[in-house]
Amino acid sequence: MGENTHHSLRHDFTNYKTYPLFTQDRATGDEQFNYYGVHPFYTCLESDGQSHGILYLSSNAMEYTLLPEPGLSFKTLGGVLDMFVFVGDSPGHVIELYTSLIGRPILPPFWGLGYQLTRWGFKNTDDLRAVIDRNQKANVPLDVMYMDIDYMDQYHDFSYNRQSFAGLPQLIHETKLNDNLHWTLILDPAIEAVEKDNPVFMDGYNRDVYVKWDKSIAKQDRYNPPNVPSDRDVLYGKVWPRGPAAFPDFFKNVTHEWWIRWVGQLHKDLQFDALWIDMNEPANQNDQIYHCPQNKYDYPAVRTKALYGNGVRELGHKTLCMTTKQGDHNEYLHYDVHSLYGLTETMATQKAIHAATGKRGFAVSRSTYVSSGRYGTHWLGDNFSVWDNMKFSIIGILEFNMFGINFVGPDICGFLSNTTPELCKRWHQLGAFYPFSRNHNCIGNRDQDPASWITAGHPEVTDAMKVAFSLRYKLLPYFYTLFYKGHTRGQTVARPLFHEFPTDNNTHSIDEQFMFGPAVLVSPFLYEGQKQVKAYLPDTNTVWYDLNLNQSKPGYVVIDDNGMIPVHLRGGYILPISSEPNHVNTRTVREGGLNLLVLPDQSGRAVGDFFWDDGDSIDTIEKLEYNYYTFSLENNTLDLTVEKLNYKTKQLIKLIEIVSSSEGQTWTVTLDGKPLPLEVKVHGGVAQIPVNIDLIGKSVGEKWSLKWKPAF
Ligand code: MIG
Repeated sequence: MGENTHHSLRHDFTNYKTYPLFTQDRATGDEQFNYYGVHPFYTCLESDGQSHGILYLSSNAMEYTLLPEPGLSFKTLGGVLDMFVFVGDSPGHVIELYTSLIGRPILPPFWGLGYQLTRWGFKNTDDLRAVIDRNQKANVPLDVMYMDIDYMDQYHDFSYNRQSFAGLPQLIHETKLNDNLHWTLILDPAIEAVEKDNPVFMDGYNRDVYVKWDKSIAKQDRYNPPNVPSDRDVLYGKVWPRGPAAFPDFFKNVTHEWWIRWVGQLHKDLQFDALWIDMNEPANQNDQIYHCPQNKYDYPAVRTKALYGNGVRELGHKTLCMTTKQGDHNEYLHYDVHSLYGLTETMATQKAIHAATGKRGFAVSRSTYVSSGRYGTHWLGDNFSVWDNMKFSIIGILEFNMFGINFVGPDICGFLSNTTPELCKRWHQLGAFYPFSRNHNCIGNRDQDPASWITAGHPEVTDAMKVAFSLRYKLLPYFYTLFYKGHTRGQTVARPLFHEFPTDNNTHSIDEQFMFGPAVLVSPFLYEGQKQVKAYLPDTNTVWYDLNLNQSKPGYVVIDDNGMIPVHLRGGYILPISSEPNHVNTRTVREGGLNLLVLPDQSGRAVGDFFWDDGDSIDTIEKLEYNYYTFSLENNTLDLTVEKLNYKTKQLIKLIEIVSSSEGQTWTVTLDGKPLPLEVKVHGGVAQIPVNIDLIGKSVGEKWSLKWKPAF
């Protein structure tokens, strides 16, 4: 269930803990509060490894209590309640069933899987340019830059500060062209109600896009400030702009049209690729100045944790009053649809990005609801630069994968408070395995971008980041294929160990390790001063390989810090990986060749697959503009079968790397029956076979077949 901060992935049923579900702007970390999103869905692992899940689909304020029976008590403050039961063969199957109902997650653009960098508090274009430069000079791989609210003029959406950020359009243009950077700009919902200065507001006002007071609320009870247009019953609040601001109602078609228009306008100046939508719980600082009028919606008789847990008595605390109206015909009470604000904004924003850029892009939203993953994605919101928040982020990414939002991650190094070199180093090592990998920092805090640590006297942070991310970039073809299977089949990308090994009881409470797909096991350093990780390698029958391709026995292992995050690869899988040793960004992955890393299981078998498209166009899967291959290994024969072939761009498999325990053996190899003119030797646990297979060289249904045997 979420969005809540959970301190353990496996729920604790012993303490009658109650968690509210009602979207709210609140920094994460503490348990039993309501946060940015609402996902009233839980899964249960049964004793035989089968699993079920239940969705309590209601958008009203809710709460759940964990009972020692064990049991779950669930309350909602009203509205519609639909209940869905998903009966699965395994925990992963339950998620496939769940997303078959709510919609599968988006396929991110390939560049979105690269390293993303942002902070709040850039003063001007030079300041921003200096950060990009120093990271590029330090050979930090960099794909995506963000602009937080600093770029705006008076915190007006769709504007930019033409003094301090005069050079921003040029910088974006140049870095896109020369460095293959991609850009993400922030937008907030609140639109300042200044009639002369803000054409966006007036256009919205004329089209009637804003959330309104219900007509039954007397004018004197509406907390609207003086001197704002009031003939349309608009509610005004206070967010980033100096004066009162109105909130677009994304339930309305006209609002989508208006949003698409202005997003398109913004794109003419600042050629962004993606948008970051913040404050969409929606956040409003009404609390100090205003209180909602007395009524049963703002002050409901049933005291849920969503109100009283936070020590306040209004459901509309820090958001809109519950009696406001939304919808094309004012048919919805905010009380009933409050938690859908972020979802509806994400829907509009996805359309607007597609219209403005003509490309896939993505909308990364702070607030989410059931099915948000179909339209956009999520970062975990404001966290603190403290060690336990890094651990909670693992639980957060695993839970959001189960909620159908797989392209997810927290602010690497932490957002609030100053990070430390050691924390930021460990967080980057872990962050190399977040599906959505972004370093973000709050205004006023010390710099924490990778290159900043060189001048701060801690080049070891920069170095560790580069080592960890060079592995991420190497693995990106495998990662991207997982996102394809997320989008088409509802498989998770980051997943708990028990999803892969449900009948191994030791996996059930593990939340300090996780799997990236079925084949990569990540066991990060999570504690200050930690020199060793105690990790669990599941299932007595599984073959595990460390990054040096040495076999590790299943069970508990102790891993010393060798400069790399502990990662194990699982026997039985074939991973498509980049063949290039170094990466500037995702372009060097796309332009370089591939290797296949073949990791046999106990019986010498393995399977794998590879999805490939142009990485950037809209709906390539729906339009069948992609390639898909399956790989299988059995009896020293590796088959590469073409399943789909519609993206006809040359793509080379350079090397096939077969992990083998026959150290020193020499092999003779044939490809499609023809002997390769070379002898292959197992060296350092791996046989490297140069093949140079062009993956568009055969047709659908055909295969390449590689066979080897010891030479005498
Ligand atoms: O009131 O845009 O969670 O990532 O840097 C704070 C400024 C508003 C909250 C977001 C954070 C962002 C910040 N925003």
